[in-house]
Amino acid sequence: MKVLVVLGLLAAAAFQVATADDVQKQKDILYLVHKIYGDIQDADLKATANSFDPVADLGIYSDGGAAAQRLVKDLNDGKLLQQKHWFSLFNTRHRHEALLLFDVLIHCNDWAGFVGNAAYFRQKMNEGEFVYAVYVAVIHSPLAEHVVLPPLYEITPHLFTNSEVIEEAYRAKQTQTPGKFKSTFTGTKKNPEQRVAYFGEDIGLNTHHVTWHMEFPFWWDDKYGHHLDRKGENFFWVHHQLTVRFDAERLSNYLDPVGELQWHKEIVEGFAPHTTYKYGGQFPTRPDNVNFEDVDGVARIRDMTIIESRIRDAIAHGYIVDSHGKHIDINNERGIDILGDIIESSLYSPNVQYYGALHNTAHIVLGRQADPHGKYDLPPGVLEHFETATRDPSFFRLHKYMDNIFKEHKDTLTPYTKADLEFAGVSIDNVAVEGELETYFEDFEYSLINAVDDAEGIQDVAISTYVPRLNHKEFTIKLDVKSDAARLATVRIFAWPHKDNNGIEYTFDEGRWNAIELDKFWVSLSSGSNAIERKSTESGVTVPDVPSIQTLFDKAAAGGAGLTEYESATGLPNRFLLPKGNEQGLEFDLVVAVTDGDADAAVADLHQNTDYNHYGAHGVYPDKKPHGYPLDRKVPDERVFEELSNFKRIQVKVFNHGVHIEHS
Ligand SMILES: [Cu+2]
Repeated sequence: MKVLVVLGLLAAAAFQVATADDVQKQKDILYLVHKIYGDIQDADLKATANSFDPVADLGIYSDGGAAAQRLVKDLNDGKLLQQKHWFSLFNTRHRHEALLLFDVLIHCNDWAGFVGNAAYFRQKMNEGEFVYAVYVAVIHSPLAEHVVLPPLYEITPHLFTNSEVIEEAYRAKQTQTPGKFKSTFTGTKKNPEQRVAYFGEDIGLNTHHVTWHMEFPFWWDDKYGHHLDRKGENFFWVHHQLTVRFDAERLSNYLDPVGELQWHKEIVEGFAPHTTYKYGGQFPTRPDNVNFEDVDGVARIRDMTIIESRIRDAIAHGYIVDSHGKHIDINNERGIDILGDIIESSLYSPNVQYYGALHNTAHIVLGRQADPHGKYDLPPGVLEHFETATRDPSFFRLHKYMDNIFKEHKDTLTPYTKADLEFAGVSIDNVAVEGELETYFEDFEYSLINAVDDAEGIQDVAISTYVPRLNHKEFTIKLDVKSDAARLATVRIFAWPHKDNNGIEYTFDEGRWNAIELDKFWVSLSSGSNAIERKSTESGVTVPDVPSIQTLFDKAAAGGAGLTEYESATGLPNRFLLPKGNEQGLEFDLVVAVTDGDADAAVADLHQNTDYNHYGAHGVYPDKKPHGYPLDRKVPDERVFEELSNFKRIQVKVFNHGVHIEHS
């Protein structure tokens, strides 16, 4: 719901003053998830938690209290997972319980019911289940429309922070000595993968990934109140972008693009996560060159290859078979959406019985390879949490594998013709970049106060960690666009690496599949010449860092001003707009396509909107064109593009001069 509201009220949004109601909601949510392993810190909220009865008045629910009764029954029957135990969304029972609470929250008619239930169950349910349910409910409930969720790395720091640093945090608390601890990336320089650990282990990237999966949960059912538009296609696209961006980071660091995972070959890279559960011990380590083993109670490797071949078969046929035996054509623009639903798989899959859940099962199978038969009673692996999955290089192997299945489908679609792509009367005369495309590292500090335990009479001390993160200097893309009439236009900007790791130029067709999406926006062209300037900070595919929980507390206390821009946190961190590049300057082809905005726009007034976020969108997705358009289909003859006046390609270089702005 959030995005549509932002779209509609955009001009007003910047000056919007938070209402007293919104500020109260903001405070409630902060206190609900703050210090999750200890007592509720706010006296009022704590009193609510102690006095609330979820089933006293079933009139407060839109489902007649059915969900609340179910959850209370499980609670009274002692069926719920204990507190102080790890939680994984991929564990069927854990997920079931978290969704019971979500079901209660999403069916509350008013905020008093929402916050009463949340406070009550916070004291009764497993903390991981609780945090998950509250985050997803805040994202999806119209009641919580303006609430800004605090960064997850400060709420459950164990999932984002190395064990060594967590240990130091405990020590600081025990000895009552404030501390600021340096975090490094896992592994050593002996491991070539270490060169790109700054990407997979970035706390902002981890947050992006987990937030996306909360905005588009695979378990989503439209009975919760709204339909998630193009969810399957979004699943493809968000992971495709992670895959091509990871490859661009690899090229920046003189590594080959990641190879795809294959069920009958070794998992080349091992991984030692250096991460510990708050409760449940260390995340399991996997050595190099392990062969896949069947995972007891989850899947056999043979099942995985069977599912895969059914999906590839559907792609080759150009149709899938739904659960009633009906053929659904996928040889069209909609096909990718259906395939995404099938491959993930989500509840939107038309035939989960037959096509299985390739992605979700693969995450568990890969995550369990350290203890496939449960002999050592290890907790789930990093791949079994969206917060931690990208840390393991095999995450990208897994997603390259799935990305190649999607490519197989996209490659079967009829290539666009010149007539499909041109925008009569419009030409791009010039594309230029103002400012050097330069990246650097900077230290970022976040609080670990929620990592350590509270005890009566023991004061909090300031405990934080700082970690190097990739960032880039600001730049502006300048376009000269000529139009023979006033019209609405969509501007799409991509960049792909010019050469592979051996210095061989990518063909247009290879390049376009590896294209990083930099931006997409709408402009109102006037008749004649139009000078368009687009700043890197305005990119529609990225989001700013959400302020720390302390800043959110402070802003809420000060009346809630300045929170609007953080309401939707689903997007790549804006620091990651550019890949790292290198000292010599990594060459990229920067391409701009200007297409018919009236034909593309699914929502009005998009040209006035600089805020719309590309990854998170409830309601109708603003762009009617497929993700990646016009580069999403095979290009057998690049002259089709080169003869277009509304398409332009220039060469740029992305530099990194080894600058690291250290923590002061
Ligand atoms: Cu994912």
